Amino acid sequence: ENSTPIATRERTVDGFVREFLRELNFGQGVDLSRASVNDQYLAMARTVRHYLMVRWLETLRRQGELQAKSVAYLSAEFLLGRQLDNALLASGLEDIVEEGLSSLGIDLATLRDAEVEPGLGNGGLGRLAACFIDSLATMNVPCIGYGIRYEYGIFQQTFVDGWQVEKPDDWLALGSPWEFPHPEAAVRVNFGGSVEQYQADDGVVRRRWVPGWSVLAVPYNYMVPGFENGRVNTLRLWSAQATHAFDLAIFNSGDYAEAVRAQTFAENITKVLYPEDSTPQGKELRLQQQYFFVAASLKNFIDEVLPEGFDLHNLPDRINFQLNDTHPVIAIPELMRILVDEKGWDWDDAWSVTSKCFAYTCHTLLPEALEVWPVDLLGRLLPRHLEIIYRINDAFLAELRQEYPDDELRVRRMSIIAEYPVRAVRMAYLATVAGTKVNGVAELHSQLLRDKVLNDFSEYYPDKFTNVTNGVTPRRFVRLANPALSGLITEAIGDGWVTDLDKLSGLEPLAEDAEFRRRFREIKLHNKHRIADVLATRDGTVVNPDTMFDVMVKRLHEYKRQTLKLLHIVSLYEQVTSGRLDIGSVTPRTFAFGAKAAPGYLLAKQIIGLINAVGRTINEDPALEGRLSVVFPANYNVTLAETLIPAADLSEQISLAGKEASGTGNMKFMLNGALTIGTDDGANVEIRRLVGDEHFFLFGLTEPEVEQLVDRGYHPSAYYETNASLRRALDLIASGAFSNGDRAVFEPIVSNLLHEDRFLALADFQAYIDAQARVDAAYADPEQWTRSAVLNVARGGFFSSDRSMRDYIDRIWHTPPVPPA
Ligand code: 26Q
Repeated sequence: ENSTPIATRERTVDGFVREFLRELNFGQGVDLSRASVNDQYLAMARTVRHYLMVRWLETLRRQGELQAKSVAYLSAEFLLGRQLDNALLASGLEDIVEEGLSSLGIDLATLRDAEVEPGLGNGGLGRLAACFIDSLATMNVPCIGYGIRYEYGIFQQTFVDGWQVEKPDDWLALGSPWEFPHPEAAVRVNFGGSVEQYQADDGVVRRRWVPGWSVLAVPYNYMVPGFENGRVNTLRLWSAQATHAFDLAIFNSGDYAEAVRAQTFAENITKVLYPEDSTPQGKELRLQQQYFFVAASLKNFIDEVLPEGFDLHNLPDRINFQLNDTHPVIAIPELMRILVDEKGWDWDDAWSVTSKCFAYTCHTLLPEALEVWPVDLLGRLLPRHLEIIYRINDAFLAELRQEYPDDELRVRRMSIIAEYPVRAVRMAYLATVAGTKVNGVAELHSQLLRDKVLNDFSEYYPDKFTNVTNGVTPRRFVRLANPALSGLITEAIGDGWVTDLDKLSGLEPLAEDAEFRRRFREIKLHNKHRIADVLATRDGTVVNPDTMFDVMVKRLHEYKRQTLKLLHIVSLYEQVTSGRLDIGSVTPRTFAFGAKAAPGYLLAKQIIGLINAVGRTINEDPALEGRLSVVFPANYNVTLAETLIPAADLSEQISLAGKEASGTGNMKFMLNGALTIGTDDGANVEIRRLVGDEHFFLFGLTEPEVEQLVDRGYHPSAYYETNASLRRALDLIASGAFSNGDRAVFEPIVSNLLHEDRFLALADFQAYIDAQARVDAAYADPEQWTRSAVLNVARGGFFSSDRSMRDYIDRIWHTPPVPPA
């Protein structure tokens, strides 16, 4: 057929070498002898991309033909991580490429390391989106990811004297070989202005938006290759560009500089990722980002993805818009606006379609993290959308008054519009009213959503609420991140586990196999050496692979309780240096931290300062004989996670019960053979249930106990008064021992813990210390420890994001996989 493109690239070493050199010469314009590592990397990336291209075009063609039901995953963040390795794995080119490059005297590892990861997300939520689109592609489910192409991703973290200093993440500077810009397909996105009444052709009086300004949204397409299945889905990220239309007048008036300024204003919209991942500030630019990508995505889907002449009454049969948290929720009034204002539909028809197209995933339990937009701001930026939201709310409140005629208090509680402290739109409520389903991200979290955060709604809409426990992609976080373990697993049970992670259960009997355990330990040690090499090269840091690797990596947040971990470390140090504990009896440990703090979150930044200060003191103190050390590599990101997690013995998941929605790092550790020390929180609950109590170090208050304690009045100072080792640890920090005697430096942390301690670190201190003693005892028996580690892997199959996707499909989307042609 005519439209069938270009021949498949020859999948041989020679074929690859030819393609690679061609890219180097004709794409980069250099010959091999003069090519920089970056030239080679870019040529390499483009070569691999070419191998995937036929499959991509074929996937798109088939989708156009079949018009199967799709998922549109709307997310303000996609934390993709490096692309090269994943593309090589998915396309099955690893061996050919390795051999081809080495025949040219090039080391594949060097090229891998030249890639700057696209950090277009903050943490868990953004990485989850990346795992999900990987799984959907691998499972042959039609999906488009829609998001934002930030020019600057999550900031680069540096430490200056141990304090976090942020640098812009200029990830595009050296080229961006994985994206396909389509400026010709740009769509206009409007903002501001007013709403007017007018008489339509049919004589009906209608309302319409008269925007005040607009920008262009330029799509950049990324390949999302499935694992060895020939499918390549699409991720479409939008970039803002000035339209020129409005500044022409200024231009003509002769104010050239002003005209150019207007452009940079428009282009600010996708300039930078907001680095806060909770307690969002109601920043206008953030709302602009949200509407910008959502409006462009809906328009793109309706005008370009759907076939010409598609009857939008059938939209719910063709698409599920999955809302990744409330960030894209403005899509709901946008679809209403399109149907009512642009297509001229009746309100009720439009609502009937709109209320079948969206589903909402909630990722938090912290009340302060729930997004609300003040109506004055929203009305200024999106006046017609505000009207539509009011009308949705009016209808909803009328419905509620029918159901609860004598309970006006409840009706007001459930209003989409909050009246206090300012009149504002509660985006989670809007999503719940309009969505077909609302899901939490782990069993406990979904239960708490039903029982607390959205309790009124779960009573009113009992069938809307469901759970889908998060998962992680085994391709990136086991197969690629841990090649040694992957080899051992494949040797034992074959390679089917990569796409069917439940097969890991086949490893269970091998927990009893001494030779298998020996090799498992050998691999863990190898992975420790691997991270030690990376840290030595990166930072000049020395870590001892012959120690227990105790790892806590995640965003810095009070509720995650990095300070609790720190109190454990300081307490050990205090006991040793005061002579109450013999260093010879202490299990040698390397404590590893990785954490970025939101730049405006001052207490979090102080905690980073304290971790580094404690680390410096401990690492330099000869009294510890090198048996305890702290490493805190700056700029923890997906790339670093991929070498750090496989080296871990102990996974720290110590959030206050009821605060961590799920966690996904916990799953990555489990699948790489670390044991968890953790609270009864988020997905830890499910991890422990699956692996069994004997192989998990549980500690701390449960969620109901937390609630009780807080209701009765929590007094952290009482724990300080009554627990001597806690007191000594806190006193040591307060004394200036880690700040050259300056007591003022860490005073805010100490006094926060003593007088506020919102997340009950002091209440859980002793339980945590006791659990760490159990860890030491278990670690002292390497055979038993390894048994547990093997069982963690064998029982971790549930945490594949493939399983999460099956759950979304069964419970929410009802989108059958589309088998390859
Ligand atoms: C919102 C408005 C304005 C500015 C920023 C934000 C914003 C950005 C990112 C709010 C929240 C986030 C990210 C939240 C997040 O990552 N949550 C985590 O999601 C994971 C995946 O479900 C869970 O495993 C974690 O428990 C949860 O904390």
